[in-house]
Amino acid sequence: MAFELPALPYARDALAPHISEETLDFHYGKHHQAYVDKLNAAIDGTPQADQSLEEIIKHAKGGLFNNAAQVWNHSFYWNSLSPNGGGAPEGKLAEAIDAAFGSVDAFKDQFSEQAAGNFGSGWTWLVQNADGGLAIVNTDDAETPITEAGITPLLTCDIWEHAYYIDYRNARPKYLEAFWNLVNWDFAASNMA
Ligand code: MN3
Repeated sequence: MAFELPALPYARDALAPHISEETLDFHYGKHHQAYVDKLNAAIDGTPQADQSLEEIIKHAKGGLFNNAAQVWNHSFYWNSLSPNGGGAPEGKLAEAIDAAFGSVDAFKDQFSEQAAGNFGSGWTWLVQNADGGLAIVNTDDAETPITEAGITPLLTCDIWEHAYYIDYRNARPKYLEAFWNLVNWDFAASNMA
């Protein structure tokens, strides 16, 4: 069974002006699609063709891992954003953020600092550890926290240049400001154990 590009959870122009339709045309329509196409080409006629995306990611190396993980990471990223996002988290997520970082503002500052300092291409994640506590994790290139036992991703920000170059050129901090206007706290809360 070939994998398909998952439908975006909103229209391509729905994140504007923070993230433009043109960025979605390239980032979702071309980059994410290309990862899906390369994954399908790599697994065609192999035992992995019958595996779930998560199974492939947990066992694959090299190009197969990169494309499979990038398919998963991008699907998770689109859900980490929402046209109705931004504002402040509520309930158990707000409590867990306060417990781990002191306040929501302190969390946002630390997350933005880690994302700004994540050298080269990669991802910055809010994760829940096995003990229930929250942490911020940076990964490089296609690396994803779902390969780590006991770690559950709650939220991610794509900090590859293709995520922001059309809208913000090289200004990653401007893109991170935009991220907080779109962040989908409800999605993060739904991922908590
Ligand atoms: Mn990307």
